[in-house]
Amino acid sequence: MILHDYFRSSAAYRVRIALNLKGLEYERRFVHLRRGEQRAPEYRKHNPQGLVPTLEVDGGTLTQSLAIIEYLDETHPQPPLLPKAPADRAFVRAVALAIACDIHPIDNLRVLQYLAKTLAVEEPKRDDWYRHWVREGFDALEPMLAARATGRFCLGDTPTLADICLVPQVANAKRLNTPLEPYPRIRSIEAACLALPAFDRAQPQHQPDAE
Ligand SMILES: N[C@@H](CCC(=O)N[C@@H](CS)C(=O)NCC(=O)O)C(=O)O
Repeated sequence: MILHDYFRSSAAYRVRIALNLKGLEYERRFVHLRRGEQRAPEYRKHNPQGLVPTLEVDGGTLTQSLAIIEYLDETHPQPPLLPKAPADRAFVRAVALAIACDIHPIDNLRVLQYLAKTLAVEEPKRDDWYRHWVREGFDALEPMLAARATGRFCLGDTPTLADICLVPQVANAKRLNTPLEPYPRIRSIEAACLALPAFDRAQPQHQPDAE
């Protein structure tokens, strides 16, 4: 397996966690997002969207972190990343999608670069934009997670796709100095996850391309 990766990419961070939880070995190809390597024609042959992550596996190429993680879960079922009961699966997916569809894309690098370069929005206002959308998302996630607080993780005592999405989003929130005091449940889930080697080893600062 080859993961096209960038240390600070939260979508790639999700896949790194899933690969670690499954105990899978993989090679890396680093795509330097700040230098725009994701838009190079050579990389777009792997991922026409010009985004990381991309996973080369079983002779094919997979894109979209959630699709990649579900593929890994289907091909390597242990430990499962989704619970068994349909209502629990829906909850886990709802948390994952609230992050992956409703927070992350609005704060993505290309959006921030468009604000900077095309709309001439200055850095303090871009940072406000970033924190605003994280707050909107976390304000909703906190009560959602608190209402189902039956264990250390988003659902119970086993990490799932929801935790895999939450931890990288919290890392991004911290990088932009988003106040996290209003989110005790999110903070305790993050701490529980980072106590696991699979999450810890996937952290941006532990990656070989970290700057
Ligand atoms: N929905 C996609 C999002 C992928 C994505 O946006 N990746 C970011 C890094 S976290 C990226 O490559 N950004 C490059 C850019 O914005 O130019 C997924 O989950 O894989």
